[in-house]
Amino acid sequence: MTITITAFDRSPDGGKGLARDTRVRWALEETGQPYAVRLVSFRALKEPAHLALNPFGQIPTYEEGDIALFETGAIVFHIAQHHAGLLPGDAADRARAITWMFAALSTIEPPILEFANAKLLEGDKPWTRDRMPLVLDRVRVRLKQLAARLGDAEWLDGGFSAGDLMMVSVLLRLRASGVLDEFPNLAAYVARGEARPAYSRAFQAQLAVNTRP
Ligand SMILES: N[C@@H](CCC(=O)N[C@@H](CS)C(=O)NCC(=O)O)C(=O)O
Repeated sequence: MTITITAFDRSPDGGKGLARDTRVRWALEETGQPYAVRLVSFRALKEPAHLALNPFGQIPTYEEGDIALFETGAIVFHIAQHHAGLLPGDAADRARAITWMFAALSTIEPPILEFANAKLLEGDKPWTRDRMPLVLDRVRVRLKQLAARLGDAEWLDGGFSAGDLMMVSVLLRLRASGVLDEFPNLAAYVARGEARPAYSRAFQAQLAVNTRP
């Protein structure tokens, strides 16, 4: 059954891999699943055909036979559940890997998004200068806790899992700010994720879309 995902026809990041289709591409690459991509313009995201797939008018979506999904957490979880490579077989190990997926999306990503939005969308507002240190502190609190848990380990809980895929994807958004480098073990962790051949294939695929003439 063909898997089709959606992605921006031009990502605002110009191909830095921050658009969330990259996570889904990465999961598909890790599990060896071929996929097709339907590119969508910003306007088309808000039209009925796309809203039927994602009520919030966002990418990525995932279609496979009669299944249509949105939300990267749900999509990556679906892929990981149905194909080997992203979740351990043992039930307890599996539950912990899933916990890290949720931690990435609901504990680590929100302050990082708040920081990104404060910079990109509110950078010109008069109150941003006062607010930014608070926003950054909230990011640092979480990174410090995450760095303490990771320690010298290669991955968050044993072997590489969907939890690491999601955590690395979320942390990558911080790369340009330099904040990640304040936590060398997290920076090295992210670099290990990026060094995975499956990540590289996913990154190159989205880059090709976003740098085409
Ligand atoms: N929680 C959603 C967020 C999806 C999301 O923010 N998608 C962005 C691209 S990375 C988007 O489509 N933005 C366009 C818009 O919101 O209009 C997920 O994880 O899938």
